[in-house]
Order: sequence, then C-alpha cells, then structure tokens
Amino acid sequence: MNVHESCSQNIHNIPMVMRRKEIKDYGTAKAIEGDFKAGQSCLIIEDLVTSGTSVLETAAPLRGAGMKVSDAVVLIDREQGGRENLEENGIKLHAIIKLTEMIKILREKGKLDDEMVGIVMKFLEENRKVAALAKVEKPATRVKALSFGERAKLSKNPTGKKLFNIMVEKESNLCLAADVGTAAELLELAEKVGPEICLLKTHVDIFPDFTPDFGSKLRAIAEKYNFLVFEDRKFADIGNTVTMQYEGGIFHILEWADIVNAHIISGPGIVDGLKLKGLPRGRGLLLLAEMSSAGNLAKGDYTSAAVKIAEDHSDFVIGFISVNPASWPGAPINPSFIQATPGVQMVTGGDALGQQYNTPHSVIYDRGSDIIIVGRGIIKASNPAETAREYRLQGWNAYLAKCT
Ligand code: 5BU
Repeated sequence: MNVHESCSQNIHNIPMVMRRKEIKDYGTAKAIEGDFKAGQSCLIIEDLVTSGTSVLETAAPLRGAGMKVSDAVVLIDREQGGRENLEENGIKLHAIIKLTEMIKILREKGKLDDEMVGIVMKFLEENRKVAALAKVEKPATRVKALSFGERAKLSKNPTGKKLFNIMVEKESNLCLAADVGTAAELLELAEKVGPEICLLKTHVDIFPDFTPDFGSKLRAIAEKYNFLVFEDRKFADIGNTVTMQYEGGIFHILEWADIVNAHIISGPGIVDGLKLKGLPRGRGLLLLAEMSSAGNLAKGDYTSAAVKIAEDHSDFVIGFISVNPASWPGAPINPSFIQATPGVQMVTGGDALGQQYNTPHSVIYDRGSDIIIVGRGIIKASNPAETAREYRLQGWNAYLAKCT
C-alpha cells in the first residue's frame, strides 16, 4: 500500500493524489494521478513502516513532480529503522502506534505469552536497519543543485553524457561494486540488480574463472538493463605503460569497460596515455581525487591537482572518485563532472581493514556527491535486488532533495 489517496472527492474536501504502483517509469507525470501543482505539500499515508523504503518510493515521484514531502502518517511503526531513515531523507514520521507498544498491550491483555514477546523483541533488535545521522557540517545556505539532465548537456564526453542520462531515465544514482567471488556470480548478480543501477563496478582481476567472453556477456546484460560498466582498475603508471595495461593483457579492459579510473600520482601523462586509447572509443575516465579508506593520502593539494588535470582533459575525464567534494576549494566543482563515492552503507562505520562508511543521504546531500558506490551493503544482503532498491531510493531521494 502506498499513498492512499483517491482522486475522488472526500468528506473533508482535501485534495488527494495517488501513486500508481504498476508504473515503473515514474519519471513520467502519469505515475501520479490527481490534480496537483508543483510547490504543493503532500502528506503520505501508509499502513505500516519498516525500513521506510515504501514511503521513500512514494516520496520520490511526488518530489520529482515538484511537490513538497515533509511528513508521513502511518498506523504502525515496526521500529526497524524507518523513523531514522525517513528523518534523514527529510520526512517526519507520525505513527499511531509502535510495534513494541502493541506487544506490551497484547501481553497485558494476555494475548501473548512471555516466550512470544521475547521472540518478537529479539527479532526487532536483530533486524533494525538504522541509518545513523550524518555528522557532517551542513552548509548554512544551500544553492539548488543542477539536475542530472541539465548536467548531461554540459559534459563533453559521450560516456559522461550517457551516464547522466541513464541516471535520469532510471531514477538511479546507484553504482553496484560487484566484488563477488567469481565471474559467473557477477553475471548472475548483474541480472538481478540490473534494473536498480546506473553503473556496475568490477574488479576483474579477482575472478578465478575469467574468460575472454566475460566482457561481451556483461555488456549484453548492461544493454538489457541500461547501465554502464566501470572497471575499478586504478591505473597508476606512466602514460606509455597504462596504454598497454588498458588495451592488452588478459583482460582487454578497453573492449568492455565504458569507464575506468586512474590515480594521478604519476602526473598528467597517465591521462594522456589512457585518452589515446579510450577517447577514440568514446570511453570515459574518473580520476581518484579522494579515497574512502582511513589514513589515505589523497587530500588537499593532491585533490586540487586532480581537479586541475580533469579541467585540462574534460573531453575524456568525466569526473572523480570522491568522498566529500562539497569541501573542496572552489566547490561546487564544475557541474559537467560526475562525483562517485565509495564507502557507502545504510549505517555509518567501517570494516576491519580501514574502509569507512557514510550513509547514502550524507554522501549525496551533505557531501555533494552524485553517485553512491555500494558493495558489501548489497552483495552480502539476503536479498541483493531488494536491498539495491532501498539504496537506489535513498540515493535518489537525497538527489531530489538537493535539486529542490
Ligand atoms: P564496499 O564493500 O562497499 O566497502 O566496497 C567498496 C568498493 O569500492 C570496493 O570495490 C573498493 O575497491 C572500492 N573503493 C573504495 O572502497 N574506496 C576507494 O577509495 C576507492 C574504491 Br577509489
């Protein structure tokens, strides 16, 4: 159940709209039935909220149509992170009753025994999906961000343009970091998650079962679901060497990856080298301006140097791997560049080897990025496709909030 509003007259004469659930492409006005104008406020009504995904799914097309969404009323709050996730996306949750309150009442009335109360409470505790609130300085005044559609026109590179356009078409700024154990698993995962993503990121050198037809198989899936392929190769050598690494070896990355990335540690010659091979094929390059791992050295002057090199090669460089582009000197950076950020999960934190995580909303809204790159948050989930949808909605809502 989503927005439970009908277009018909109601007794209080409050105008109502309804989201058509069956329309997938809710970029079109038809996704919302009813009489409304951009700028009007819309209250979302739901029966129950769990992680908040369903409310966000409703908020996205409403906000996309220019309506303000700041509140949602639900009958039951299952207390599994919905309140916090919605709050992070600018929506205040008003619940008639919380699940724990219901359980308490049912216990008092003798409808539940202690054992069942224990089971339910344990389940709730173990299934809480709370996105911790962003701990980033928020700018005092915020300039309305340009839309991806407007930015597509500014990009000088065909792959950059295409990526912006795919994001608009699919309402997705989600990149899947498909770091699974085998190439076969990756292809299977791409089929499942394909509808939710604008970009699929590979580390092709981790696959024991790589075969020369891997690239064409992945590209066929990418075409079917309209996403681009990004090999996270992180080239770092001199220009001459990277031309060979890009084109040759076992992997022939140039053949199948729309996008690759490079460190700038070796200077601008690396971009010249990659461009020599990539530009005639219409490929694009992301420069590593920042990294997500603790103690990394990509900051300050290094980040500024990456921006300068990108400006000098804006026909081939489509943007950056970044963590907090809103904090860079001269921010906001030239909007033709795409910012893609790894280190994203629903909960802030990290792993045992230095990875650091921020939430989708924090990355897109507070830190000024465009694309969330999510790996283990999706691939380790029990249902990767469903989880990818949740990330897509969180990422997209944060983008919409920036544009209004
Ligand atoms: P994770 O499972 O969501 O932590 O995966 C993150 C992915 O992004 C993984 O493939 C990394 O190699 C990649 N990554 C990163 O985590 N941090 C960086 O600064 C860069 C890439 Br660049």
